[in-house]
Amino acid sequence: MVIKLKIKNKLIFAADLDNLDEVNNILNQISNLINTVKIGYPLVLSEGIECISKFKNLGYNVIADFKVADIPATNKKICKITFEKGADAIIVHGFVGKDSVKACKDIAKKMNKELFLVVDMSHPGSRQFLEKNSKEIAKIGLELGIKNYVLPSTKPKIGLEIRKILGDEAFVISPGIGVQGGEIKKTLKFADAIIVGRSIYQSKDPMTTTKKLINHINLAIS
Ligand code: 3DU
Repeated sequence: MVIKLKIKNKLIFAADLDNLDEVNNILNQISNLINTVKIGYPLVLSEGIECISKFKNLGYNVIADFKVADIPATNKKICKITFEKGADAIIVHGFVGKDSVKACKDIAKKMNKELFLVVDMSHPGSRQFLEKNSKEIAKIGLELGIKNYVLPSTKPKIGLEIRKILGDEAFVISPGIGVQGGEIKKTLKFADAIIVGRSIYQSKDPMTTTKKLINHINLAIS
């Protein structure tokens, strides 16, 4: 597993709120439990791209979940700007094809940043198109020498199949735990870390919930 980001407790917090104060309030409660925050469109479109540097200044690893899916030239610009704004990593779609992914990979390499490739997704609609091509997408990643991947925790069987294709060297993060129905134990058989949003930020007691998640993670890997 080659990754520069060290993800504390194998847990990434998905900060999908549209209000920075609310995110900071949650982070204050769980700051000694996690060190990696995934931000995406809900927060950035509401509060601005400067959220990235704000989290960086607080000491967090920041993964920008922009699911980049455009032509190569535009993909390159999106990645470059996101990295310049301070993100450690960006999440990129694979279904757009090898040239689009390569554009992201090349700029990530040049800027010494991380890229995560989405191979399949967790929601029911992903069966319609994405799932049917997930193995091909994984192969694109391998051909390009990509080390980091996103696989859905709601599909543990597919997760294991794709992990076999990707090999032990790959670093896999997985969303879909909790609200979407994914289970920690099954997920950590193919993933190296999990992504959790609503189960934490909708909880009445985010700290206790996060501690329980970490207990489950530790049990699953013991
Ligand atoms: O379901 P949660 O609230 O724990 O959030 C999961 C996060 O992961 C959320 O940011 C969503 O946009 C992202 N994600 C998936 O849920 C499923 C995928 O296949 C890829 C990303």
